[in-house]
Amino acid sequence: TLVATPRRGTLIVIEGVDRSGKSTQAASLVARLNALSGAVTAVSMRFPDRTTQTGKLIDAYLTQKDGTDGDSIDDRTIHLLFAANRAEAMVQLRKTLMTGTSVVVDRYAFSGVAYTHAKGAAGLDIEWCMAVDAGIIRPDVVFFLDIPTDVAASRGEFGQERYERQDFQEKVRTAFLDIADKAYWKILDARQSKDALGEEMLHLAVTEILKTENKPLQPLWQ
Ligand code: FDM
Ligand code: MG
Repeated sequence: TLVATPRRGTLIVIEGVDRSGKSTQAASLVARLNALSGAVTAVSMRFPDRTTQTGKLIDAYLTQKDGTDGDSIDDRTIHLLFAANRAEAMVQLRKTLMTGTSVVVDRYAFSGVAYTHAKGAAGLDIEWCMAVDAGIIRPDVVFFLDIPTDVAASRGEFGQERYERQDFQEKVRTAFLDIADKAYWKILDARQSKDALGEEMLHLAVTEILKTENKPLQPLWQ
């Protein structure tokens, strides 16, 4: 007898500069998807995952807000740690997707490239930044919550963590838009109300979930 293979879940990534609303929208999208009548289940995930061994090193780096890099981790090394923090999550992510659960991820390799490249230092060209994440699971869709960095800055005080300065965020936004792949990125206006944006994302996510059926997982940037 034939056993129906459950269709796989959809990998949805939310990206954007700090204060663009990613975490709020990620939580809201998971709740909205699970509330739909029908067979959709969704869980959330976030990078960096600060709970693992690599995550603890990353957390210590990020919470040094002075940004002087004095006794801190070297730029290429921290980039590799962020990539390692994703790589170590792939077995679990694949398993979750293959059992039919969709995963909404708050930041992914695109943040990795954008934040490192925005430092503008030698040896941090886009190609090098992308290379270390090549081969991880490619998202089915990326929602880029686009917002002018002055609007983002006005939403809350920057300065709690490394990178939270408007001039740097502007470079991050530019880097994101440079690597945006039209094939699977949706650039959304993050200035709209929480609810309007949430509705738009739900609609796009459902469309994507329906399209994902029978599509194999693909490697990113390969
Ligand atoms: N960040 C995040 C990176 O620099 N590289 C990465 O690969 C990722 C996933 O870490 F400033 C930066 C972006 C942000 C910081 O993110 C922590 P959250 O979402 O604020 O926790
Ligand atoms: Mg932050």
